[in-house]
Amino acid sequence: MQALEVIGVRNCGRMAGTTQASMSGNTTPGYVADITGDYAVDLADFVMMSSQWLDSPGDPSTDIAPPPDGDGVVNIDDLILLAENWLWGI
Ligand SMILES: [Ca+2]
Repeated sequence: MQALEVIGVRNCGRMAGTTQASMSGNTTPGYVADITGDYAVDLADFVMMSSQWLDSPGDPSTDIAPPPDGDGVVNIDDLILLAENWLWGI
């Protein structure tokens, strides 16, 4: 816990001790990272993003950042948003 506080990640408030606690800075709804549309953000979404990495978005698009419509390229910003919502819906 102290190590996380040193790097700026807090796990406090009403969500303390839950997996959502560390997501307090993310205000984007988790479903935007559900690329495959199966109501879960998981390895399938990551694999889809990997197939479009550093390229223009495919179908379905993994260009999810910046919200709401992306910026025309699948890059680290999209991966960060995916990671912030990792395991959403599971
Ligand atoms: Ca993007």
